[in-house]
Amino acid sequence: MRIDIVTIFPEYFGVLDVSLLGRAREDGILDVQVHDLRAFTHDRHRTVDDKPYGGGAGMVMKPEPWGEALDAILDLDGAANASNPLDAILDLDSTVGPDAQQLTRDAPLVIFPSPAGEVFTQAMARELSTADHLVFGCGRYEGIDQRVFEYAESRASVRLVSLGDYVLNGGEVAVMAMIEAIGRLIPGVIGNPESLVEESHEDGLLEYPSYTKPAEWRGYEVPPVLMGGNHGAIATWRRDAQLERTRRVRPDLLPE
Ligand code: JCH
Repeated sequence: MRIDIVTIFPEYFGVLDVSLLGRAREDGILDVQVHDLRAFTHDRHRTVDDKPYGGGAGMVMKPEPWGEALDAILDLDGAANASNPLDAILDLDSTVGPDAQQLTRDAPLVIFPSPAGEVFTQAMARELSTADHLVFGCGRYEGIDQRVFEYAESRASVRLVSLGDYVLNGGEVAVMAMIEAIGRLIPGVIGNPESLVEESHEDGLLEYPSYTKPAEWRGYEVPPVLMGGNHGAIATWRRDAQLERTRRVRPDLLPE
């Protein structure tokens, strides 16, 4: 998967190199490129914002740098899809197997974090983990000139996505969270695929409580059923714990 990120704070994403995703990047499973929006300005002050038409507090991101950034990123996609005369000679498109080169890409998906977007969920993370090209546009100030979304829609699929019903100062934290949620669902990013289907939200319920040694710690004990080796009884206890916890904390997740 290729991920492009456009931001005025490229250094914010440096932590991706040392996170869970660092190895996937080294192994070539994930190709993450961070782009400084100010590189697409042309004035001495590298201006990315201006006053809102109609008045009001704060500043709005100017459309021109966004247009140039999206063009640069999406034109690369076009180049990957353009027919290459060498393909015929090398017969690369008929190469099937683990070493097959992917020369064509699915249409890219451009995602703008926004408090006005659809809410990001595990189901959305699962869906996005199958994409081959995601472009994240990180707004700041009071947001991005509306025409940027319309232009992006003329060139790609576009989604406005909210991390939740609270207001952040910009899209960067939301993008970091989404990349972590999406990245760990890509095969090869974490080692144990079984741990992915069992965990919280994949079955629509909260997770069950976990315990490890020692069996007694500061007077607190591990539920005896977990130490008894009766796998049927353990599965039943865990499902009951999930249901009880979900009913208590997140009743909205349960069917009527
Ligand atoms: C963002 C802002 C006041 C936006 C600028 C770009 C996403 N779930 C979620 N919460 N907040 C965001 C988010 C995403 C992108 C940007 N801001 C700050 C401040 C606004 O309305 C008046 C809108 C916030």
